[in-house]
Amino acid sequence: MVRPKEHARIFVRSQVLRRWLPGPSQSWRKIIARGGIALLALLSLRGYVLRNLPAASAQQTGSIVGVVTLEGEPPKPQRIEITTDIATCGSAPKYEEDLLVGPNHGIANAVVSIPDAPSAAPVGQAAPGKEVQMDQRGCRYEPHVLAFQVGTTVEVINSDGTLHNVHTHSKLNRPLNLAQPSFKKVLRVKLDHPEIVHVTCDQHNWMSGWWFVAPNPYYAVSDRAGHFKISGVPPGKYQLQVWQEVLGTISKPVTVEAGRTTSVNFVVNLASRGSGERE
Ligand SMILES: [Cu+2]
Repeated sequence: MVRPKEHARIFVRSQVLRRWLPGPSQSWRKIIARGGIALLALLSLRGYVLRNLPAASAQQTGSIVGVVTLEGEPPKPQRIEITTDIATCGSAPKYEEDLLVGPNHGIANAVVSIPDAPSAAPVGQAAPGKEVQMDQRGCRYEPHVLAFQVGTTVEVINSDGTLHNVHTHSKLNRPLNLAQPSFKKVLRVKLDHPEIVHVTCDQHNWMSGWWFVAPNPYYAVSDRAGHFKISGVPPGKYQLQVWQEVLGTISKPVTVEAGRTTSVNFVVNLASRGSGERE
């Protein structure tokens, strides 16, 4: 025998089923509409989950911080003699930028990277495709060293009212030798292979810059004090590499752990072109 309470429960259940299952009174159009609403709800839930993934991802990855310093006395910056386009290029004294040493012997413009890390960008990090800029201003390159992931487009800007010539020295990427008159404000170039590319100008022989085309998103350029930070690195054991145009390349092992920051310092010197201890 069915008790009144149980009877009521069965009645409610049958009413719910009648509303959602096809019955003689319901047309298929209604059913399809309800299915559509359910699908939309599922899709927005999926969107919400995906939008909130980067926060979780930060806990699944680690960071590397450190400083690149020069051992020994830093050399004095050499002044450049401006011989052409003096009105545009010679308004302020110019010095060589190949080895900039700041306070506490920190080295600027050293590129720290992890060539053997996975090439895919983690969730929440910029994938290749976003443009980066190198400006020609006062007949020098800004920045002096530009690092970016392979597949990225470089916008070479001419902010000077004079002719520059973008000359790249590369083996894996197609070498460029492009005149850029003052009216051609932007040249766009895509780099398809990881490589360190020297950039010079045939009009102004002192102009020198570098493109560091990284194979993955795990790189950083040291600041004026030599500091760097690489975030969002998948946990693992890697070789951490530092490159500087005068001092060359050295690397040392690093272990990255999820949710942790690993400290790695590089001490380099002009005599041995890189020797140092992990701290
Ligand atoms: Cu130039």
